[in-house]
Amino acid sequence: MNDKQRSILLDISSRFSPPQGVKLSYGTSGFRADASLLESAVYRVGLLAALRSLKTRAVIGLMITASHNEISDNGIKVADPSGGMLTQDWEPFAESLANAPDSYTLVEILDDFVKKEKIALDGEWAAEVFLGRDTRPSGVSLLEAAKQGVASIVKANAKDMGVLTTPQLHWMVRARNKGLEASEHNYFDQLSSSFRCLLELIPQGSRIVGTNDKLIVDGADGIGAEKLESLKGLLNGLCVEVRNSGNGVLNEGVGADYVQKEKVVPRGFGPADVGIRCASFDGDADRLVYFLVQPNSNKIELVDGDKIMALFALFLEEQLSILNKSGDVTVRPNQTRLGIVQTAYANGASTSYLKQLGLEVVFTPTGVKHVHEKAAEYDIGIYFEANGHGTVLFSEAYLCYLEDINSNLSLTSTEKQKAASRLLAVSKLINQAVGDALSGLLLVEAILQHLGWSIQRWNELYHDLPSRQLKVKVLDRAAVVTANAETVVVKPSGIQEAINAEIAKYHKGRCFIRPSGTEDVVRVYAEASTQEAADGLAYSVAKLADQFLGSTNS
Ligand code: G16
Repeated sequence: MNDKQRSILLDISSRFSPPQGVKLSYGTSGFRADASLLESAVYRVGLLAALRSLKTRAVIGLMITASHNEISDNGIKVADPSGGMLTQDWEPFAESLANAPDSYTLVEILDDFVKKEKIALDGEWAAEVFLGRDTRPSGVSLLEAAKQGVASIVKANAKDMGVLTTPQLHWMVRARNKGLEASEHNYFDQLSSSFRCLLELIPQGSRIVGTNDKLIVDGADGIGAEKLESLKGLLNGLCVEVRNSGNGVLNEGVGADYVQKEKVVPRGFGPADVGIRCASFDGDADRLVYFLVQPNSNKIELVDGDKIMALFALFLEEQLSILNKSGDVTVRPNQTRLGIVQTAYANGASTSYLKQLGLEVVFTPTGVKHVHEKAAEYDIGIYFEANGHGTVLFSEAYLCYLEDINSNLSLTSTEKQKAASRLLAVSKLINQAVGDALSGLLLVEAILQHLGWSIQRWNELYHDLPSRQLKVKVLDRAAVVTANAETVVVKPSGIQEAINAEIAKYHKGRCFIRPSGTEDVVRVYAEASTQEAADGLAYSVAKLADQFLGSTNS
């Protein structure tokens, strides 16, 4: 690092002192904490993004959001050149930057890393970082900190892409690195045209009619509501009403996380909505769940990420079976590798259902960074977390195969070409960079119309086992270390045996605990044959977490 670069870094970084006594960890998807603690971390992630861009010679994205967390929190996520999450190899570097006690230590850490990674700070290539933020008020000053971070690296430029959903920013990074246009207009255009294409390919006589045509979306009082309003104007064949568009408090009693965890109606919904198809986004619109308001109660029938996955799997399987029908000469052997990726939170009934369809189901730890990486190993990989994070990935080789079929005039069956066209349209509609509530919603809607299904019919695919999720505030959540895709606790010792003893008391009991990567809590998930039993198991294991880890209430 030359003297000019060093002095710029020392000067600007001294304006962003880290808060005393706070240790930040790079969690499930970046740094997340009360917004007042984050300015210096965001500045430093700006530095990291510039270096990552120099190293990869590609555009990197920085998204300022705390997604489903309460409005007083904020956070920062990094999008790698593919549009996916920051490579996990760089997470320790991110943590040491964020926790460096002063500017001199910070510059030392940077200098060592630049040497180790052989990053050319004054080469030909200039770094480019796309910045986005959600609607949180604290995002305005944090965005400035990120800009300053990028600007502290001499050969780096930041481009403010505006107030966006998280998946939009990831999409833009991916598009730009593929040499494509990457504006919001291009994003909307791709989504609306591929949606239209799927509707045009619907077999005649499938469309659902009547009240079921209407869809009501809870926008979590976040950015997704505004973007859906804009997208709506470009869509024919979909009747959408958007609620919770920003007049209430972000994520408070609204949104996908609330709906999925509490299983009650979000603010703004009520008895008049019984029987109507409803959906919820989270604060930055990277999660999607559907639900039905129950008559005479504030309860909902939840149609979660697992069921969205089941719907997608059914539709894709249908197209693959058309493609794989014998008779025509296809350009490739018909063994498509379709993979399903779930986490321990997947309801046991969903896993049984998918396996019974003959699908390959694999598990990873929680977090888009894990499920996405696994899904990318297949020709078509579908991942969904029960909380509504998910997408469908197509390998480049498989897309070429589909293009070949599509343009192969010697094929006797146009059905085959239609199936290939549908799969190609899905690959353009569904975000290839990350889970995206807007594109996921359009794919769900297109598939329901294709099958001629109501939400009630969809929900009947299988019946969830009763489950309960709880949060436990403990002294140090990092004391919990898990293994086997988070199904077993290896530290503190003895707790897993105690959990096993509780599980053994319940018919069809299943339970695990894990430290959250986005909130300062340990999460408990329990499943059993009745709701009472699932509740009992969750509460008794939460008590164990208290005993072994020390409650903050004691
Ligand atoms: C983030 C991740 C998700 C993960 C969720 C919960 O979601 O992107 O993959 O499922 O956190 O994580 P945890 O249980 O570790 O708190 P979001 O929507 O908050 O960005």
